Amino acid sequence: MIFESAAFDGHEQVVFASDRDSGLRAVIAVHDTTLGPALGGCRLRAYAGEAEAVTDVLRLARGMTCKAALAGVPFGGGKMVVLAEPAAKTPALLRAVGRAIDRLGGRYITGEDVGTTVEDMAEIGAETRWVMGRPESAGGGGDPSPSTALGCFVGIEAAVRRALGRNSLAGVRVAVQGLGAVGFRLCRLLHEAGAALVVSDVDPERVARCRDALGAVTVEPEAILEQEAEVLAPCALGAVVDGATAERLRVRIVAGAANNQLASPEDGRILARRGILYAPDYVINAGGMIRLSGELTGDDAAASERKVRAIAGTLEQLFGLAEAEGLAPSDAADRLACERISAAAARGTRG
Ligand code: NAI
Ligand code: K
Repeated sequence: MIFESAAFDGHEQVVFASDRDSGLRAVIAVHDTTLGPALGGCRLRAYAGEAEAVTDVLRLARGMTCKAALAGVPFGGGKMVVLAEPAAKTPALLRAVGRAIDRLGGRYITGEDVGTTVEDMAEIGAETRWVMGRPESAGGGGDPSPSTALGCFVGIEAAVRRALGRNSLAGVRVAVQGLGAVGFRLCRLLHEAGAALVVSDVDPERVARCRDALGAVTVEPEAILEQEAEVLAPCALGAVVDGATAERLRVRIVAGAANNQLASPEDGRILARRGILYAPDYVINAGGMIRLSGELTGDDAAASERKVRAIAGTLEQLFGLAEAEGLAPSDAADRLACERISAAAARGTRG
């Protein structure tokens, strides 16, 4: 395998793990531990091969470093990928995942991700204590979605203050794409704050629930990105903002929970040029990670809620930096994350 050297830049440690009996094949990337142990979920997917898996894990681990740095939690970034068909996810395989993690001695801490569940975290947790997000019944923090939704809500409030100069969401029109664990809860918070909702989901039952419970206007999935609204909150898929939609969106703000909302960094710059304020996804959707990492730092519910609400202040700081430096907020986020890590590293070498 040959990788671009750039892919490795900054990665402290990348480990291949295998287990003959269970058939485990996995890669763990520890990107940066300047701020603390590397936090990041365990993704299970039928990758085309090792090269694809390594590329994915390096990219995702790097993203986690930025996410943790801007969430203000004492953790760095890492990630694990397991090369397996979903059907091959047996208890034995998960136990082997746990042992592989345990061998890193706490430098990497795992959690749920695409292809894994909170129940899987309990299984992994039988072999290592370096796991977060186990079910409440197993002593974990349970479902992170309510915290993710709260973070998005306070993030939307911050963006509305910044872009529209309004201190209330009363009457603000918000288009929400995706009414799942995060999207529906976000809709409830928005509704309670007086926002006018226009929503879509590919699941008609979820759409009906939002209409009946919250009085939301409903539109077909294809139509949600065409809505004229103050805010678009993507809470379903990634790459919602691409070369085509970035030029067409009829909103003032894009702020929602979905991961990787920008198809490319350039799309963030297009939004900025069009005067659309973008709340960087990994900043506004960090609530769940903040809540789960509280399991490790011993935060109670009130402490973790305070930290989730602080997402608003971080976004304000980012919006200010973006304006002062003439950057898109997505670029400002990456810069601020690097600055926080460099500052901590400088303190470390002095102290
Ligand atoms: P979910 O799976 O519970 O909800 C996603 C919803 O989107 C489902 O109702 C699905 O039917 C709908 N959907 C799928 N395709 C759609 C389309 N084309 N148009 C409209 N709706 C569509 O997932 P969850 O947990 O609510 O997460 C939503 C997003 O937020 C995901 O991108 C996830 O990666 C991200 N996220 C979630 C966190 C959490 O705490 N759950 C934390 C950070 C990010
Ligand atoms: K999952």
